[in-house]
Amino acid sequence: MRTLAPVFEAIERSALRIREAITNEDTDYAAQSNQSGDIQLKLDILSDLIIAEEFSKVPLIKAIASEEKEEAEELNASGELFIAYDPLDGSSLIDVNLSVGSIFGIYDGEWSAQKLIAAVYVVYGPRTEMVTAYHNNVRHYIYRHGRFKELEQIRLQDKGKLNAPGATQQGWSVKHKSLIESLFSEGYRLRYSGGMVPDLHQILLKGGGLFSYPGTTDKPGGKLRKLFEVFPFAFVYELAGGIAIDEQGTRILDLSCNDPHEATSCYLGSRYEIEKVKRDVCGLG
Ligand code: FDP
Ligand code: ZN
Repeated sequence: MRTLAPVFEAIERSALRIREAITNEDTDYAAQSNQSGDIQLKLDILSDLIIAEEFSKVPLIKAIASEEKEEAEELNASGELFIAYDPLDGSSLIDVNLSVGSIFGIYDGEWSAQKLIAAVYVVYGPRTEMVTAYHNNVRHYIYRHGRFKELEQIRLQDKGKLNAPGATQQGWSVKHKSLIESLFSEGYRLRYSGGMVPDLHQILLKGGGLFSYPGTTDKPGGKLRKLFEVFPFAFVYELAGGIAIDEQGTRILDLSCNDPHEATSCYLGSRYEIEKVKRDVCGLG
């Protein structure tokens, strides 16, 4: 079986360099925006460069696609893996010192959800943590005393207590609004920082709940990007025992992707909450 160890090691090296940059660099804006129209911070660009440099040392990697770059880029003609990454997700939260993260989707020879073989994310918070989803295991690591130390594996319960609803309520559909209200009336707690990495990480570690980012009036197809953000987290959630669907009720990992920057609506969570989404939002079951 092929080992992804050199890829995971490159991600660890990148994570430590990005953590260093977050600590030491300022939060100035760069004079440009990325493909999705987000204004880039100098730190977004620096994090992107760090990851591209570390991945260029791994011959197994054929191509990379970054949220911060318009087009995918070939690294090694003889490589096999395609890696899509969001170098610094939630970077607009850095100036208020909230947690941010890096997200990686590792695809086998094609930019397609059906070819996703592993996903990794790193959380830069008060502590630096990494989660890898590969070979049926969701492994959780914490950076401590100079190395990533493995903790217990992550497993979602069937029903959680947290509700993380993205986007502004003004843009929500009536069905989505009533879903969110119904969860609150069942006693769910609001836990939403505005960074998908810490928000999804919190739900995973606290046993379950729902993270949602629906299609809205201004972004009917959703905001979060398939290749760099939603597919990798859908992979993590499924391996942890959860479910990930879009607002039509289609399994996220069955969706197609025709452009590296394509977005989708998404609902990720434990079983109970996603069954509710299927009934209340998608009109299924
Ligand atoms: P950001 O724009 O700060 O990069 O990547 C998109 C993202 O953050 C996610 O991390 C986050 O979940 C979402 O946008 C937050 O968007 P809203 O403020 O619209 O809820
Ligand atoms: Zn992002």
